[in-house]
Amino acid sequence: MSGNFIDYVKIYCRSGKGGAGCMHLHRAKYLPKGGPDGGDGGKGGSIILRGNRNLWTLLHLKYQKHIMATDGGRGGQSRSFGKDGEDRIIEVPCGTVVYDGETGEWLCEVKEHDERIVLLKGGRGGLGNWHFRTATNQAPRYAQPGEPAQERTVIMQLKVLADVGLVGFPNAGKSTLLSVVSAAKPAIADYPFTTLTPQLGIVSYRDGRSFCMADIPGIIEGAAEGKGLGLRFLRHIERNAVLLFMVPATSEDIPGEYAILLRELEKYNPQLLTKARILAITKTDAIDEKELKKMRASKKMQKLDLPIVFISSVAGTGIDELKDALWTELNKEQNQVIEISHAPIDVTVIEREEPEAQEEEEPQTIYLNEVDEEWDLDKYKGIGWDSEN
Ligand SMILES: Nc1nc2c(ncn2[C@@H]2O[C@H](COP(=O)(O)OP(=O)(O)OP(=O)(O)O)[C@@H](O)[C@H]2O)c(=O)[nH]1
Ligand SMILES: [Mg+2]
Repeated sequence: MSGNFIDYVKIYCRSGKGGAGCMHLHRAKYLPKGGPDGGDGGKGGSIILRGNRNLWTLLHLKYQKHIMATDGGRGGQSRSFGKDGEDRIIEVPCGTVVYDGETGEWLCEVKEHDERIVLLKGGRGGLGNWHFRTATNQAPRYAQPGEPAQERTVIMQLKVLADVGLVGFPNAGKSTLLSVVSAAKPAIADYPFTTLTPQLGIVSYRDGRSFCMADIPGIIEGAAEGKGLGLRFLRHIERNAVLLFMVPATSEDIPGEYAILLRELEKYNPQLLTKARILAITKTDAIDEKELKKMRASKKMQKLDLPIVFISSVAGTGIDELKDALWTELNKEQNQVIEISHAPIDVTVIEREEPEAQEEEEPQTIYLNEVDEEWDLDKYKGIGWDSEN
């Protein structure tokens, strides 16, 4: 199961270069000086990302190390155009964020179904010499080269879209809650790190309304430094409107545990702390009534400045109250997630789940990355290149 959830891939992408324009002078019997008739080169293919709501992981891209669009064809004589290169469309799940593979800089994000983003544009085709005929130069012996291709290694990360994210130490009862409020069937067990990959569940609420909940692996103190499963799963709650913190009633120090969780979140992305939070005290069936009452009344708990709900997934208590609290927070205007900023990623940290695959040979052709914004025609005049036509 866990092997099928891929939320990180690194791919080398290259668009197609534009085809060269043709330099050709028309000649025919009795028409020795027919004039220039070199056609334009074709456009290079682009690399395009397209959101697809039917995809849930980046698994289909796991073994794709290179994605390249084809080059545009050369222009021909008799003003014939070169063939356009073919685009390559990369289908990705909604919520895919793309970073530069070398610098870690954020590039773009595909949020919606069918949304298209041109990652690398194909080069424009060069103009044939027919375009350059003038009164004073009736037989131009030059044509434009095609624009070069663009290349880039990109890292794609999936950040799943859910309304509520569950945050807690291992064994806090996160997966158990998800299994009780939704149809999801996450693995539940009495040992830490049962959950290794994020799980989503749809929670049905009253009157046919529903919201989406994401269960992520447990977090421990020092996760930001890589302890446990680290913090990389937190990216799946970056987009949640509400974070549900979960601490078992049996914990020695509930406020302390909550503080550790907050600290780890902050280390990952301080923006996470701007989200609405609710604290669920779980496993209330495991302590007796008196203790529970004491806990509810305790000053330490009241000092925590957030809504607290006491639940037991096993006994089914407090679940409706929890759903009400979540629904209320979800519908507050200020909790709508409109835009989140994606911190650049540290590309020197090799992702645990993606041991660097055997580096394949880089393709031989290297193209310049810079593309002339303005066609400077003068630059190409008189070069006489492309004269083999
Ligand atoms: N008594 C009691 N036990 C519970 C309750 N909820 C969960 N548990 C138990 O707590 C243990 C851990 O539950 P999980 O739901 O797997 O915990 P988790 O937070 O998902 O743990 P990780 O996936 O490891 O992070 C299991 O043995 C559950 O049966 C509850 O409400 N009451
Ligand atoms: Mg779990």
